[in-house]
Amino acid sequence: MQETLREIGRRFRLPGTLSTYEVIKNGNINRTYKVTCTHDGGTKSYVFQNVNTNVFRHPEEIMENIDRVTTHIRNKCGDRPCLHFHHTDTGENYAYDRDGGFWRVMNFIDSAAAPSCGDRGILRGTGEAFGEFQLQLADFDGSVLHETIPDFHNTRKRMDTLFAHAAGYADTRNTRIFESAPVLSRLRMYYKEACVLSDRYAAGEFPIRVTHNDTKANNVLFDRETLRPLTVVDLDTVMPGMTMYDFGDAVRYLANTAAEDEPDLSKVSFDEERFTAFAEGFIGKVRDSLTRDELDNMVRGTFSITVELASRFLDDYLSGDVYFRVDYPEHNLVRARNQLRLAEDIFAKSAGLQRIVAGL
Ligand code: GN1
Ligand code: MG
Repeated sequence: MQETLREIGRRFRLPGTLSTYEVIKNGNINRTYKVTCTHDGGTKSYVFQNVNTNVFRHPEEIMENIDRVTTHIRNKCGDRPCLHFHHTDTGENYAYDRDGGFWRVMNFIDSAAAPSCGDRGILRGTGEAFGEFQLQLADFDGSVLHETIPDFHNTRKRMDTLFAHAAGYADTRNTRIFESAPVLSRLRMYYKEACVLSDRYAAGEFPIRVTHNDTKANNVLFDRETLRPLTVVDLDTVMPGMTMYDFGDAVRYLANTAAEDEPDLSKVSFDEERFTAFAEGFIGKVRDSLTRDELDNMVRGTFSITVELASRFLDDYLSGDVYFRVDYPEHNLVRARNQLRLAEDIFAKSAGLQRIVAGL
């Protein structure tokens, strides 16, 4: 690995010599490294990322999107740090290694390690950060962006794909289909409800926003000292989308009392306090720019995207783990069960959650 990182460092004309590197374990798709170089007696760190081209089929298009988006928000960051991507000697913000691997290099922003999700201030700050991001892009023309993963949050397509795969495997010897059956039948029950928003979006009933589309809490960096949000990262999936899904994706992750891949389902539940803290931050920022219809559908968005995630994990399980990185064979099934349990809890609590949003 060291040799590849060196090669990439040279391509991006980074000054000095690579002294250390470590893996940053954040994300299920790309591989990320913190690389430190020594130069003139000092050290400087960078983030190197090896993009998963199995997931992102047109990585150059992603880098074009990122270039446009970061350029647009650069002068809106105030004194907070901004993401900055380095360029090669031929002027691209990406490079291929010898084996065809796709790389990008960005500035390393010193930040607190993903703070624990229980802290109210952090949760509110996370909401503010994603809300602010959306505001920064409110005057950005989303039609110039490439759709990096077509139908990324088209819940109906996601679920139809799952059901089609499941049907395709039904009379094969794919043993995973048997283990999946209980999850699959619950998901079928939720199908209609979960698809309402993405159908309405497809029918043009909601404003098209430029959204982040992967609003997990660990995609916000925090200042080590003040614990205030610094910046939003992971811009791979910035695309036109629904604000309710950005909101929902964030809370399905941070209001889960267990990790997304916790196998013990008795630990999985949806925490209303955490939900409230995030909602205060997010809705506080974007309230005036949203329609009533959008605000009324935040909770439904939360439910829908959680069902969508359960469907995506299960689909990947059935397909042989080709998309999400897994640590053990059942990993995707565990994730699917976890997200299904969470969706059920959100559903059960939705009247109360709805009141919380209305109160804001
Ligand atoms: C993937 O790799 P990461 O953590 O940034 C996925 C998201 C899922 C998430 C679930 C491009 O994001 O959609 O919500 O895993 N990203 C992509 O943990 O599919
Ligand atoms: Mg991501």
